[in-house]
Amino acid sequence: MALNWERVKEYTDIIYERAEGIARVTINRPEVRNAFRPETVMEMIDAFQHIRDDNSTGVVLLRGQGNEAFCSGGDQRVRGHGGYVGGDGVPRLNVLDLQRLIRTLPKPVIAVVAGYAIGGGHVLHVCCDLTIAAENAVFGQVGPKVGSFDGGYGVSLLSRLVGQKKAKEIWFLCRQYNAQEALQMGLVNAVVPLERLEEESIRWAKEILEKSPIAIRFLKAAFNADTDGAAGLQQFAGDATMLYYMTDEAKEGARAFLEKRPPDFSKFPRLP
Ligand code: S0N
Repeated sequence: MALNWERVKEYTDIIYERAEGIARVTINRPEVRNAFRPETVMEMIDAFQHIRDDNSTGVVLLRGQGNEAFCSGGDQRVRGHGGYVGGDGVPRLNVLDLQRLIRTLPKPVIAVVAGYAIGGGHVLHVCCDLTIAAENAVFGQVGPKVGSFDGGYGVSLLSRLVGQKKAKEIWFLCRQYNAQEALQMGLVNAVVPLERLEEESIRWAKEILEKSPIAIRFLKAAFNADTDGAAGLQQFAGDATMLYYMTDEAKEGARAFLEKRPPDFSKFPRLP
């Protein structure tokens, strides 16, 4: 099931394409196992913001270039004093912004993992809504081994997925887990042969695309509200407001204001 992918925008570190309602974002730095530098993350943020506003896209596939890695986390070669240093000389931890954007995107994001999902790359797949893994996928955190840690989604979401004991094991021991082990612990949704990875992720995306976009949007926000506290509730409430704006009842309020008259909400039902 190969799609005719159309390039949406040109970038240096990533590839952003779309076809048949599916957007595909590829981290394109295979020479460093798709590690991200600040510019990589800026480009991904730009692409995801475009995807959010693009009415033609309903599902996103996030993957790494090649079969060796999904993403190996922050680019250790540019790690400086207080963050990863980009061309402008500023140290940043901007992958946190990307994590939030993936969470708040009102469309499902599927991590398509071939090879390593390690460190900050592992946290990225954890932040995605679903993960399809190839049989060669390898998962793990390396922070305590290489002098970093992600105590945000890297801990809270991971614990939700695999439980606290397992999440602590993953962080404290920095072991690597194969695709079957990841499936067993609820870290991924499916494991397929490498050659079927693309086809299977498109199949999952298409199945989602057949469903009601607003139902999917609310469900994603509801899952986030459960874990993201006030920020998650804000997202969910924003979606509810969006829906309310589509009602005659809300429109009556705005119309009355513009027509300088009291609003008449009497005809709108107070449902049980
Ligand atoms: C991924 C691993 C296991 C792959 O091993 P393999 O297949 O044996 O390949 P290698 O020979 O090791 O690697 C091939 C080439 O790629 C380079 N490379 C690999 N990973 C990186 C990387 N992360 N940065 C830079 N270069 C990388 C290798 O050096 C090699 O290059 P050559 O051929 O030139 O020698 C293995 O490679 C591995 O373990 N990689 C390192 C993983 C790592 O340390 N990742 C960073 C972990 N830290 C984070 O991700 C930061 C977390 C984070 O982002 C964050 C968290 C919270 C708050 C903020 C932040 C933030 O920093 O923004």
